[in-house]
Amino acid sequence: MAVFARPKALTEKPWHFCPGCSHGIIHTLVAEVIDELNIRETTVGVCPVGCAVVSHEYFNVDMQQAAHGRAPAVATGIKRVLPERTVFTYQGDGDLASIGTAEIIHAAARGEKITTIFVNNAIYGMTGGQMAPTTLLGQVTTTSPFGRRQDTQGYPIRVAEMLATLEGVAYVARVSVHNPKEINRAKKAIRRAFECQQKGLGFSLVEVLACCPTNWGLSPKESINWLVENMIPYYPLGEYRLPKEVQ
Ligand SMILES: Cc1ncc(C[n+]2csc(CCOP(=O)(O)OP(=O)(O)O)c2C)c(N)n1
Ligand code: SF4
Repeated sequence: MAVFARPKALTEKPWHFCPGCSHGIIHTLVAEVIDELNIRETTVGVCPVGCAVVSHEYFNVDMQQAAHGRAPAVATGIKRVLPERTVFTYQGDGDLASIGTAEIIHAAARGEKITTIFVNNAIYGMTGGQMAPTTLLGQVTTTSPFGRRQDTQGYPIRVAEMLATLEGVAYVARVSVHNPKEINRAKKAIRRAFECQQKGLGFSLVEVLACCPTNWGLSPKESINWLVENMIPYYPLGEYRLPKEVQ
């Protein structure tokens, strides 16, 4: 019995991601959910900037590239023109919580019937490890070489909790992919987010805690430990909005 098969919603192109990066796991979960919901022919994804910029080369569905942070606005346009399609954005924390803050908040507040996969690796990955809005206090990055300080750089933003306060939001969860149990939970959350969209309930978002070994300066194994010890206490896992229709 096959325990793993490549999802049809992924192309056969090998990842370009660094060893230990979580992007490949998250891509695979999204693709598995698309296969299970049998929506490969009717799904449109919107790529971010950042290390997932070429996700159009991996997802075997219609894809659109958006400028930095603008994926929710682009997805809004696609969904309104093609309401029968399932539309998702895939965005890093620099993309979504920094340059794209306005786009994500207003798309959520409008209750756009789109789904966002939000990859929180606490850093700008692609451009060399600058501080992101999600960088933890004390965390060393290239732009916070002595560790992030709250008095000069402010506090890290908890995106899931913040968006859960908005009326247009149907589903918000924070998950992690650091071990098989959490990967299964993450997949369930991604599936619920897509189901919310299919049922027309409003905006849905899954925040996924992720490792960036390259810019954290850690090995893949050390990165998993760092995520568990440092990220999860500040970014608690769980479902922050869960409509009864997808329970
Ligand atoms: C308008 C604009 N400004 C800046 C950039 C440069 N840029 C490309 S990727 C990136 C960081 C992305 O970081 P994040 O969203 O956290 O994704 P990751 O690489 O960590 O997956 C930046 C600043 C850009 N491409 N476009
Ligand atoms: S730089 Fe970080 S986020 Fe980008 S591919 Fe490498 S490990 Fe992943």
